[in-house]
Amino acid sequence: MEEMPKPVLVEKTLETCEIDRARMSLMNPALIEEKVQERTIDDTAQEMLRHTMREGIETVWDRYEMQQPSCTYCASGLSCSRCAMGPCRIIPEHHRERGVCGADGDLVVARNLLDTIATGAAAHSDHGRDIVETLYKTGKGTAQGYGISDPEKLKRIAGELGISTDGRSDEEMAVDVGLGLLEEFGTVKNEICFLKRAPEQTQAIWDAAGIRPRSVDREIVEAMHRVHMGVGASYVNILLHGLRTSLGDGWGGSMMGTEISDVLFGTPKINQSQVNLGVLKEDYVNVSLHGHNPMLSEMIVRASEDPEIQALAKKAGAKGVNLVGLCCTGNELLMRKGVPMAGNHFNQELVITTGAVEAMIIDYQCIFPSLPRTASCYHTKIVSTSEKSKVVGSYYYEFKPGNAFETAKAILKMAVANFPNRIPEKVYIPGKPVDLMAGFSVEAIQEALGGTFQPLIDAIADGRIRGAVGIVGCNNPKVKHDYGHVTLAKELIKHDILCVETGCAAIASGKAGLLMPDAAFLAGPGLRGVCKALGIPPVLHMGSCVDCSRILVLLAELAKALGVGIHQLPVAGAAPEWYSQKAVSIGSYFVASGVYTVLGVMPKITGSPNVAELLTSGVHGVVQAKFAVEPDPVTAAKLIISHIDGKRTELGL
Ligand code: BF8
Repeated sequence: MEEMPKPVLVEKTLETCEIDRARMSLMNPALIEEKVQERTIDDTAQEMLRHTMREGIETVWDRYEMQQPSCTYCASGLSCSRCAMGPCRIIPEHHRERGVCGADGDLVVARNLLDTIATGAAAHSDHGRDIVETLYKTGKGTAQGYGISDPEKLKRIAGELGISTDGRSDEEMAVDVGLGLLEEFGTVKNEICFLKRAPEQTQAIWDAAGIRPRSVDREIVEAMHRVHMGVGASYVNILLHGLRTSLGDGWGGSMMGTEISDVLFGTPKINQSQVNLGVLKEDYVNVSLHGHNPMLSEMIVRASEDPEIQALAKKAGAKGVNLVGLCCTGNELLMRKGVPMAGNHFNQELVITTGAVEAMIIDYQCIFPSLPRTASCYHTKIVSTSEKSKVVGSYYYEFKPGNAFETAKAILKMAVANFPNRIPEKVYIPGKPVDLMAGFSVEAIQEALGGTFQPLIDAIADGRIRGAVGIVGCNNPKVKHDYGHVTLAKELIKHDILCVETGCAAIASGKAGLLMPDAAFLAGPGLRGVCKALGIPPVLHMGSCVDCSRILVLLAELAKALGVGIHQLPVAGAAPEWYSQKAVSIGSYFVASGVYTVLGVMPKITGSPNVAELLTSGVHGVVQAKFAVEPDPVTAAKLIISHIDGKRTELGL
């Protein structure tokens, strides 16, 4: 019999709860309430925040305060620490117009931005590669417990890659599709097959601008090359490569991540579930799944249904195992399995502070390195699973496709064994969960429309739906948690604009009740009528952040049906609370694909008026779209509505 996988403690145990008594002593009830109201609109998060401030448990908002005032040079993109001649800051008023190497402010800002885009594109694409490798291993029979859930989609993708499907088994096709897609990352092929999904007009824009990506890895590596001292010296040229790199993410790495996740785990269908911290259950072993890759979380779901795990949970005194999602791996599970969501990025610490979570299982991306510190004040165990993302103070299980199911079971056994360690007086689960509807893949939207996009196109043409906006991205302490997302979505639907959302934006809308058909009462009369007729919400949850690629596919389908380029559609993108490099890559590939995109948080570009001008104006001449930055979501909605109306006029609608 094979030995059960065992965890290894990463570096050290954090057994001592670190309470910030100094800060605690400064807190009085009035100050706590003031901070709570400033920090979040999520009422279950508000409740837990009161608790953390009373108890002296540090959160992301506290650390943000402790970091103030932030460095104005860094904030404006004018600091550079890429080489050992520096670090440098560009301060013209002190006669420091150039860094030691001679780079001026434009170049320093542009290089920093390209670095940011490349990092985001790498994160999405490396996730995509992990999924594609799993498909290949599934075909080879070396991925324990994985299978093909959507053979039709596998066949369709094989067709796009020119791989024969006649008389071949799913496994044979999985091997060839896996290898074919792995080649998209970096070979001499010099083309990414999913780019052909874009309308011809959009592809022609890429070719004219010289920004058609050649392969996913190549553009990211070249970005790193270009930001090395003595390579890229033109800020315009650097930024054009940023657009190319981001397109390799959106139409390459991310799209592969989405499509192959669908092949392996199923293409999402419309489903109902619940969201907010209230999804935790006092009498169950609560396990939260945090990160991004469904390879791990899907296997945990399967393992949680195993009779041995259920029996162990009961033996430990619980009614069973309650899995709850966080961030994008939560979105993946919600979309496909209807697993309830505990919340988005800024809920990750608060989940632990309920005292009711036996284990938080993490893979990679958007995971606060300080989670084990938070957990040290409770009985929660942080379980890391990715070799790329070992977190100090966590229990690490090596999770690979070859040992997936056994590892998932071993992790759940650890969680169950931790149930008796719960400290009853520390348990507090706030509020009641909110109902939501999710699962709006492009295929599910088409099905809801009766099998064709025509009803949506008709509704846009006759003005019942004025346009559509993709609201995406994160939480950021510079914006009141969820306020940016929810306010923008409410403003847009009020003006008959359909919202499609991913990532933490979608979770915010879920918590605010906007993902239920009932929310149509907040919409304008046209959109309300369409929602009522179809039984859908005015805000559609399209998945995780890599699933922004679903938005690209939807836009491509609509544009092709109308015979136009994506840039001609009455649509826009928005990232009201973005923080991550991945979000910068998403925003860049939205713009590069022809989608006007409004950011709620200023990127680090204000140090270069030339770079700022290029991104918010000049780039329109290159890709027929541009960025705008507007922190107030009500004003952002006005900008978007005016843009959409302009596009409608150009289309003669
Ligand atoms: O990839 S929206 S905070 S969880 S980066 Fe992260 Fe931002 Fe959330 Fe998902 Ni996306």
